[in-house]
Amino acid sequence: MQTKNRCAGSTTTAFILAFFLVVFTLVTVYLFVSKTWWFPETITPIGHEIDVQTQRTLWLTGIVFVLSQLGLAWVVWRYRNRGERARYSHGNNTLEVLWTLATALAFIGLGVLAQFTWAKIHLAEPEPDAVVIEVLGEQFAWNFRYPGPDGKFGRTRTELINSGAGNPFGIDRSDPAAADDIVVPILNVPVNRPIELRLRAKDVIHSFFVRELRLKQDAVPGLEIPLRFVAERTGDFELVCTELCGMGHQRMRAPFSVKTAAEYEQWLRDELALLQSNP
Ligand SMILES: [Cu+2]
Repeated sequence: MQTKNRCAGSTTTAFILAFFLVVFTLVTVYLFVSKTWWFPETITPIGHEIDVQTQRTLWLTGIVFVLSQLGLAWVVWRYRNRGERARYSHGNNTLEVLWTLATALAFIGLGVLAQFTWAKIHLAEPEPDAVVIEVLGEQFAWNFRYPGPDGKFGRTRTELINSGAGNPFGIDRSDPAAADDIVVPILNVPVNRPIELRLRAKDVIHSFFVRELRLKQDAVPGLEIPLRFVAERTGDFELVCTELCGMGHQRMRAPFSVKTAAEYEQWLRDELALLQSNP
């Protein structure tokens, strides 16, 4: 009588747990397949490659996830307490070697495939006609410097750095090349042109991240790190700091716009006029 009761108890528990696992798996698969919470559309060619790699990874890990969860549900149900004497398994070396090898192959394979895209981003040769923009992260703001019509960044001096006075880069305006350097708190770039950002940090490590570019790169004090991309679509986006950099970290964001060539040139002229009207 007692055995029978224990049996019934185990059946209910096993059913609930197995049922939960199946529902949980189906809901998870649905959320991914329907793209309920998904990345915003990318605006760079390299972004498409990164998305392909992400999809590839998700397919592989997704299949493993579904098989293992359903397998778990089956085991929970199959080996519920049926009042029988328990039997023990002592493992299966062949199976263990096989799934360890399969996992290693999958991870190394994905890693090798991802290297090609990674190399395109980080080992790319600088484009001679790239639009070069300096990016300086500081607690808790982003600053951008454009070289102005002469195409040259002017001299900077550490002792001139004064964010409160609008000179976070420490630009020495007495240098003729520095006279037309434009410093702004927003990042504007022209569409379909190679862009080269030069990332720096003034105080602590910050991190440059724009979702639509699929680029995330630390800005490190003492280093100048290039970040290259081509935006193939105009629009307004947002740059955020993704390195916890202090109490105001969540405020550290800046508007990022991709403009048509004409809009971009006009914006540069407007900024230059503003600079020259109150130097
Ligand atoms: Cu930051």
